[in-house]
Amino acid sequence: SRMAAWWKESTVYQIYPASFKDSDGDGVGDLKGIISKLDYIQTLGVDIVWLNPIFSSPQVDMGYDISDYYDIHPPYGTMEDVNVLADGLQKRGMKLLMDLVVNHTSDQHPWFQDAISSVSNPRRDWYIWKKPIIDKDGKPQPPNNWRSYFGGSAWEYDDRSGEYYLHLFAKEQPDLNWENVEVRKAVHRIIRFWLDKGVHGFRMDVINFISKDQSFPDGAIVSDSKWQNGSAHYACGPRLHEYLQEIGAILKEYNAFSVGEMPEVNDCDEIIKAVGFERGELNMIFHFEIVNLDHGENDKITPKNWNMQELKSVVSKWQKFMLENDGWNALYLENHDQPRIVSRFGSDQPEYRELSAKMLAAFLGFQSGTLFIYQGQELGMPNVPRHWGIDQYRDIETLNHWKEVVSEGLADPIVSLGEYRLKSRDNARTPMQWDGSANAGFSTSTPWISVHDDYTTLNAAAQLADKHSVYHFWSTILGLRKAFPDVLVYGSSTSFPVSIRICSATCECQIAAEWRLLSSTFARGLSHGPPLQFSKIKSGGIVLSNYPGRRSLKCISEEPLNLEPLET
Ligand code: TEU
Repeated sequence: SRMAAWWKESTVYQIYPASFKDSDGDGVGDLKGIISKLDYIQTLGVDIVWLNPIFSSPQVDMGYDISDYYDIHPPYGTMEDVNVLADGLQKRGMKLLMDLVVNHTSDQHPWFQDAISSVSNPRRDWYIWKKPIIDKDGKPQPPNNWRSYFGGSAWEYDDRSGEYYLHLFAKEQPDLNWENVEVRKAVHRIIRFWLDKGVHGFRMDVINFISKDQSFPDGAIVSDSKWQNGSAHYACGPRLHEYLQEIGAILKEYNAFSVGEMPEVNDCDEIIKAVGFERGELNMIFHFEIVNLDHGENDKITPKNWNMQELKSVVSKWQKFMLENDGWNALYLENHDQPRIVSRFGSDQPEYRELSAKMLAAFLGFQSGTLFIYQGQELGMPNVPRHWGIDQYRDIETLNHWKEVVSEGLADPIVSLGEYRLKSRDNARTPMQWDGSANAGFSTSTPWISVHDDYTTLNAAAQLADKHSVYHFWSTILGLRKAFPDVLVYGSSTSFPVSIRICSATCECQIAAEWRLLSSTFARGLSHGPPLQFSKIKSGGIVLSNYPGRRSLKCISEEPLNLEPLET
């Protein structure tokens, strides 16, 4: 009964431009490199390409600090390259998605340069300025206790004016003041410019942070740190939906695609206001409830144990809610901020890596929603190697943590390096592994961030040549979603008229025994599993096979696991 829409049936392939393909030998990926790989992307079977920010930027946060929304970061190429890319995609029947980063700009953006130049500048009010609290020693202190996501206070003192400005991320990423209508108009102009140019929509960076509680209250004190999470006062704030409706009206004119990134809020009743079919706001959002399962209490980097039951209930919750409330899910497990899933939710040991990657592909690809695949995920790329030292990391979040905590003697460097190996954003940012040649075929010179050691065996060329590879498994899943949208894209757990034979030769999926638990949640049909059973084989793994004679997917959830030996 759900309304069909092109964007519901699409799969998005996310490209991290710096790490995808370098065409000119400077060690940094670029647009011409992406253009040279369009056939590869098309062969996988995706419909939309999302580029992480390619705009002019000092690159304090890999382009999430934009200094000109109307120009391209020179190492990535030119506006002409964007045109060629858009044409190349269109020729292949694919669409282009841009990253819209408008909660904040770079401190080098002319808007901020104007704003900081004097309190009377007309653009002063485009950012968020507050007078200090003067402490008992007469020293200025930040107006509240909000913590920046990259460490320390979220407020930076400006000596000249004696005021603080807000930056939820780095101090080089000042937050825009969306209360000011001129700011909103400027954002609308950016959106129109890119849609007029022919892009088909946007992924919107931390879009639920744009409306702040104007009394700027302290965040609740939950640790002994001076700085606390203030998100209760800026995540899904008072005017968010008004702002999103303004944007939604423009998107509608162009029939454009939108996915909002929404950290900190897992309340479906709140989220549905942004993604409800009739709301005129966004098509879908990225929530963080899965990818935060292993985050420590007040700090993402510290480890936390989680169990399969939690994962299962989170997935079921979103699947069920969006189905029943005419919303829509964005399905993702990896992106440029998250570790690789084989290392995180599977095993990256040589004997299990491929099996884990296929298992997780099925787990994600058989849910209802729009599917997002992050570059390298289709190869089952793992986290960075165990031997990486701190000088191999590039990410501001990791390096700030090292500076603040490890350099200050507050944490054991060995322990912290172990934690980065599990959670650092750089795990997802190593170069794409194209082939077994030098630098993995990514670049003819030394890449900006080290290539993973495993590229000689784990690479796209090898997987294209092997019909049992992770790449081909993914492409099988995407093919099934295209062939059976009623079940695999729109399907609910209630009942299905068809039974799919999935496990022909193309997708024997052996799952390591240690992953039987995850498999079983899947086999029981989290909510939308296709007709599969898991059978034990001699190696101690299990194999996905078709579920003979069942006509209703719901039955799976009531069937016990069948662990009979499988005939091959
Ligand atoms: O990320 C927002 C976010 O909340 C986090 O996932 C963030 O990456 C970090 O891990 C917090 O611990 C978005 C972008 O995806 C990210 O790359 C940017 O750094 C950030 O916004 C600021 O623009």
